[in-house]
Formats: sequence, structure tokens, C-alpha cells
Amino acid sequence: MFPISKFDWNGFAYPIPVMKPFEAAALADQILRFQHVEPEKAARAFGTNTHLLFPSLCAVIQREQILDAVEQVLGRNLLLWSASFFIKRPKTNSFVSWHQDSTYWGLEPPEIVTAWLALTPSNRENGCMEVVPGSHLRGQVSHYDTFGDENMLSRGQKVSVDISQEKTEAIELEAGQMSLHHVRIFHGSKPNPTDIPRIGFAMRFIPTQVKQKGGRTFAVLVRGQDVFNNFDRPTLPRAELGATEWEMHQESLKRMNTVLFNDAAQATKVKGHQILKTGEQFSPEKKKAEEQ
Ligand SMILES: O=C(O)CCC(=O)C(=O)O
Repeated sequence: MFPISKFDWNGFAYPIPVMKPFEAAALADQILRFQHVEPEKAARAFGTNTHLLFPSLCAVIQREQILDAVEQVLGRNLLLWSASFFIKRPKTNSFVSWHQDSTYWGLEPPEIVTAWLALTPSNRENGCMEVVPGSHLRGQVSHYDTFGDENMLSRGQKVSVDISQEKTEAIELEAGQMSLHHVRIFHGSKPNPTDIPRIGFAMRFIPTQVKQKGGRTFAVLVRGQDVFNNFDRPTLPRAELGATEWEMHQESLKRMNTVLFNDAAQATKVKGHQILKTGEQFSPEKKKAEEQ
């Protein structure tokens, strides 16, 4: 057991129950079906800030069970800065190199917690997340970018530490459970050689006093009050994948990429982190209007 009461010491906590397994399975099913039917569109949608495209996911980021846990670590005034999917389909090579989240996010101070919600079972066999307990106390460590093809991180960034010499912990979760991790914890995950998909929804929470360096990004006020106004408020989705929703999503990515890639040697290879080109969009309403 790694309880929330020991979060400051360990840098992570799990397992924390959030929803019933059947609820998680229904969300996972929706995602996998969408990926199967419209792979290109799904690749764009299930990268970063998917909560701006789906009302159902916007409800997830505001769930009481999640916020109650995050509040125990960060206090009662909470913003959701971003949310990303990490989907490993069965028998695929996608992996996450060992890294610290704080490396490129430009958020200060580093009081940021990720709530990683498992929508399918996530275990050693199908490539669950692994951490180095206590590594968040080592400060910011240098990283190098690999831009590896199968790496799920936007720059394929890797911490300059020999992880084979470290004691690691595999965060095994049932569908509907989540873990919390500190923005400076060393973490990563291996590929999924099994027949079981591994789907995680990673929600990044910050207390309202945190500041964004390098630009102004969006954040949703999910609990308490914000007297600092360090972030703009996004328009929350009313329809699934509607034209307005895509516009908001793209604007949020644009702003985020200004911060995350300002010193990057090359553009990201991760589809879900790329901004759509001018004229390229997925809104059926807009497409129809243009065709007429
Ligand atoms: O899903 C994974 O395997 C890694 C997730 C991750 O790097 C994160 O949530 O910060």
C-alpha cells in the first residue's frame, strides 16, 4: 500500500478507487470503438486535452473521488491544467521513456500532481506505469530528447539517470482505480505484448497559485476559488467533437505547444500533440458548409 498520507515522502500513491469497473469499461469501449472506426480522427482527439472534446471526459476531470484525493495533496483550490490519454493497444510497441513531467511544462513552483485513471486493467504484463519511489526529492534532473518513433512522449525525452541501478515500483491498477504521481517523480512504462489493451487517462492538477512560464495557457477551475488568475478559462464542451469543441481544443494545443516546444530541435511525432494544418479539420458541420 502506498497511501496518500505518505505522498510527500514517496512521490506517488495508489490504488485509489474512482469508478466501478463497468463504468471504466464503458469509457474504454467508447475509445477503442472510435479508434477502430476513425483512426486518424481518434489519434488527434486522444492526445492532449481530450476533456475539451467530450462532455463525458469533462465530467471525469471533475469527479469528486478524484478531486478529494488530489485535494489531500495540493489543497482545496484546484485547476486542471491538461489531460492526456496513454493508450497501448494489444501487441504494440508503444512505450514511455523514463522521465520527469516537470522537464518541459514550464510550471512553477513544481506543485503539480497527475491523477492517472486506469480504464482497463494496467499491470506488469500489459505495460503499467513504473516509478522510482522518492525520486521526486532529487530536484530537476537533466533530460535528452530522442523523438523515438514508438515513444509516446512528445519529445521522447529521457532522464539522464541509469534506471537499471534504481529500485522501481510497478503501479498495478484495476479498471476504475487511479494513482497519483508528483511532477518530479521518475516514471516510465514498457510496451504491451498482451491481448489486453492498456488505457490510462492522465489528468494534471495544479493549485491556483502555480504560474505558467513562456506563455498563457488554459486551465479549468475544478474546485474552490482562483484569486490568482494565472490561466485563461477554456470553454467546456457541450457536444461531442463539435466544431466549436475542435476549435477550443486546437487553441489549447497551440498555446501549450508554444510553451512545450519553444526550444525543441524538431516538431513532435505524436499525432495527438500536433496542431491541425490550416483548412484541415474534423468537424462534419464545417466540412458540409465548405462543400456547399
Ligand atoms: O501511461 C504511461 O505509461 C505513462 C504516463 C505518464 O508518463 C504520465 O502520466 O505522466
